[in-house]
Amino acid sequence: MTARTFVQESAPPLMDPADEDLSLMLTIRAFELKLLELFERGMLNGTTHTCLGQEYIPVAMEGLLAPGDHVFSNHRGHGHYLARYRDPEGLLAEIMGREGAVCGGVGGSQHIRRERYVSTGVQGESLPVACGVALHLKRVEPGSLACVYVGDGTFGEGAVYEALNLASLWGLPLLVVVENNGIAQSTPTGRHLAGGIAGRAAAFGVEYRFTDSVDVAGIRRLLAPAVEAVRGGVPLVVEFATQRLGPHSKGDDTRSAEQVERLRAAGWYAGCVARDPERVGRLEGSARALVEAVAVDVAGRGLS
Ligand SMILES: Cc1ncc(C[n+]2csc(CCOP(=O)(O)OP(=O)(O)O)c2C)c(N)n1
Ligand SMILES: [Mg+2]
Repeated sequence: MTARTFVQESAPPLMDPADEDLSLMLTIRAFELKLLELFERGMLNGTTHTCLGQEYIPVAMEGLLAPGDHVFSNHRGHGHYLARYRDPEGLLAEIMGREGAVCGGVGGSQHIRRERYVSTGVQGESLPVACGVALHLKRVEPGSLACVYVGDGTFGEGAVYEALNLASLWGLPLLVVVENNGIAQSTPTGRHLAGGIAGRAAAFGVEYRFTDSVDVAGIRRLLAPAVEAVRGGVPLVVEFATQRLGPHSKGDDTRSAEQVERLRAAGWYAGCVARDPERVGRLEGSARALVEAVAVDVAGRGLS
């Protein structure tokens, strides 16, 4: 089989997201901020990993996915779930172990299963499983795909390469979304990733796209043809250069405040506020009010 070419390109600079997309990004952000607050107040147990800074990625990707597609999420998965289901109530109830929990309260923050959506806190395990699902889809439901979200650190797991190998050989409808936030727990990407993600995809003859854009519509335009090709059995790795603005989980950020501030200033939220503070303020007010009402409601419920 001949190696497929890979293209590295960037989407156009930040544009104004549609109200619906911006509201969803702000709802995810409000949800994550509320979780950190609930932890501070001693109202949550265990741990959690917020996707602050990365909210636009699942919002952009969901615009390219169909209800029949499978989504495999990870430890940093609240945004993936909320973009798919817009269900802060079921997710918060799950995290708090209250009535109405989407998984009966046994999965918590990292282990959610609903219809064709599943998340796991075990890094890398999703890739081979998604490969199997993609093989099933190719045979039984052609046109559907399996989408896996992984981080840059997780892209070092051996299982990832076994999966890419099979996906390429067998022409599987596998879409791997790499959220490269420049860090894995406390290790900067430059200290754990030799070469690059593009080269690793190329080694298996797998299509590759890169974007450092935070423009949801532009990202969709950039990726739409390649995602369509995935449905026909051309696997794809998409690398997002993104920012983790919160700690790895809670209170465990090893970066300096200045470094995080530089990332924050370059992120989608700061960009949107600078462009149109009035619109962001209005939509953010609604998002925060919604999440606040959900939090009060869920906290008042009995255990699941
Ligand atoms: C198999 C496995 N090894 C280690 C861990 C512990 N762990 C959880 S998240 C994480 C870092 C993941 O980094 P990355 O893939 O870059 O995702 P990010 O947290 O940056 O979103 C590690 C090592 C784990 N959950 N599973
Ligand atoms: Mg990372």
